Amino acid sequence: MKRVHKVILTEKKGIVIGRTLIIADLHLGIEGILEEKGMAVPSLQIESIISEVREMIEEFGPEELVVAGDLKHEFSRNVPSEWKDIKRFIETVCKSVRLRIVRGNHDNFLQSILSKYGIEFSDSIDVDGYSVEHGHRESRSEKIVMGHEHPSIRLRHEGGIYSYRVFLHAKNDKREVWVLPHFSPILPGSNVLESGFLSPVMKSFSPDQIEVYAVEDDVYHMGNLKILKDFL
Ligand SMILES: [Mn+2]
Repeated sequence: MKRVHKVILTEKKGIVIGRTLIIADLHLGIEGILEEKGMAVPSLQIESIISEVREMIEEFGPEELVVAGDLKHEFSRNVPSEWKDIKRFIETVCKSVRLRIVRGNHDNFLQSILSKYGIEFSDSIDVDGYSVEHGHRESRSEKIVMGHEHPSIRLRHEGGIYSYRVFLHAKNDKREVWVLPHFSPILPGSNVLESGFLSPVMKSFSPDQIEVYAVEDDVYHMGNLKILKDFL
């Protein structure tokens, strides 16, 4: 883990601020979508997601878990089997902490199930002065924690190509933004060294204003995006 002022970055892809653990982009149920497209993907995500969340809850003792959007992957129909993972996630997490969910761009149809469990579901959730949002829309907040980008970096080293998920910390005179890596173990990331950002929130930052923290067995500060782009 790495601490930057009051923000703790964990190697399990979560951020801890005060008594709150924040994760983003779980994309539960994506296996079903891949299967519809003709790929046979066993249900892989849910158990690994639950065990990583459990380990972070044990290590940091948070009172609540906030999901910064895209709890589930998009699916258009309300088919019971597709909600299985969501129910399992909610019921497991709620045994030990309070759960609150930020609405992401993939979270259609989630309202009804969350209200049955009495779980807060909104466009932004305040955590210790930070506004936790998904990031697919512009924001009015000065301090933001968000997901949506699925940020990663791809590095070449001695003939091999290595891909790491990253946290981003963007800061200028107007705003401070933390971007979480995607929590889904099977979705590929978006290489921030080559592609631009999806979020309007990130458009106001130049590469030298964005610090990169790579996730491996620990969290490593890699320098800013300009240095990394120039060097690689
Ligand atoms: Mn996402």
